[in-house]
Parts: sequence; structure tokens; C-alpha cells
Amino acid sequence: MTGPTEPKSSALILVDIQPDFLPGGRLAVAEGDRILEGVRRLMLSERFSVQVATQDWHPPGHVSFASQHPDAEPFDTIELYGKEQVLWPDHCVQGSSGAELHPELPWERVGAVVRKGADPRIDSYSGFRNNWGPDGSRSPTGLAGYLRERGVESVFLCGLARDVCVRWTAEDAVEAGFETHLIWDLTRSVDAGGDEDLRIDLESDGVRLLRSTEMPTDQR
Ligand code: VGL
Ligand code: ZN
Repeated sequence: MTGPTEPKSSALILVDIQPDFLPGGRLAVAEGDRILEGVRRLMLSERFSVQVATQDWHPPGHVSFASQHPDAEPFDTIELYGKEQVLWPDHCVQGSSGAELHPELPWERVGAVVRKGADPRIDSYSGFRNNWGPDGSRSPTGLAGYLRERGVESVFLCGLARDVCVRWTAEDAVEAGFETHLIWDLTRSVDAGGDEDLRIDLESDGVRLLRSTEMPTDQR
């Protein structure tokens, strides 16, 4: 085994920036498009030598789709494998245009794309590990190892949705031992009404919130 290739670095994690989560998409996040310009600027800035993306990537008929549950409506919750599961409109179906990485961003800067939610039986919000499966476990995606092997010690998150996949990814990043920053203005929530509580919860979980205008420049 070799050690980290760089003494210390930070990574940009781009969470689920896909047309289905933007206005006009199948699971549209209000103002989701407002993050694009700032995200683009960060991706091109040379600020981050390590950039990774997550991509929600469901097969048709995924268990998280309300359409698969008789009598259910989108945004209902059910119990699945003993945990609460929100049922979503069909979204990010593998190969559909809504599931693409957003066509206007410079993805050539991104070294790895973690596709998640591909198991028809298991949802996956976090880029680090799946939600609970039928056996009650949460299986890792390998992202923590990918980052560690590149010497990454701190991560900066942006993308969609703030209160779902960005949140879960941030909480797992803290748990995996990364210094975790969430670039608040480069995220938007499915339920913006919960943002004040979300802010408090994230901070008490050890996630550092910042604005894109106050990004530290001294780290690579
Ligand atoms: C997401 C709901 C369902 C997200 C993904 O990217 O935040 N939300 N699947
Ligand atoms: Zn999804």
C-alpha cells in the first residue's frame, strides 16, 4: 500500500446535479437552477484538485417510487425494512435525460462519479453508503476510500437536494472523519420550510456551513 499522494487536500463533492432535480424535472427542487453558476465557477476555479460527483441512478420500478406502491402518493412515507422511507415521484431513471449529470457543467474536471440507488430494492441518499437494505445494513459505496487514498482530509459539498442527499452525504462525511463543509448557497431543499431546523441539525452534527463567497483559499 502506498500512502496519500498529497500531504493534505480538500475535495469538492457535487451531489446529484441532474435535470430531474431542477425546475421542470420530475422531482424538481425549487430554485435548484440557481446553484448552477456558482457550482460551475467552483469547478473551474483550480481551487479543488479532487472533484467527485454523485449521480442518482434508479432502475425503472425502483422501490422509492410512489408508483410502485398501491394507494401511495408521492411524498407519502412508508415503513421499509423497519425504517421510514419517503416515496418519491419517478426520477433519475437510468439512461433518461433527467438522470444525466447536468449538461451545462464542466464534468471533465471530475475524477469519479458515484452512481447510487441502482439496487431496485434499496434507496441511497448518501454518496458514502446506501440506505438500509433488507438485511438492515447500510453498504458502503467506496467513496471514503477513494478520497482517503488521495490524501483528502476535508470535503466541501454542494448540489441537490440540501435536505436529502446533500444532508445525508454531509453527515456520513463527518462520520467517516472528514472535515466537512456545506456550501449553503450552492444547495437548495425539497422542503425549504425546514431549512432553519436543518441548519441547526447540521451544525450540531459537526457540519460546517459556509457561503461560496467565503471559501478559504489556502487549501488545496
Ligand atoms: C434525492 C430524493 C430522492 C436527492 C434523491 O438527490 O436529494 N432526493 N432521491
Ligand atoms: Zn432518488
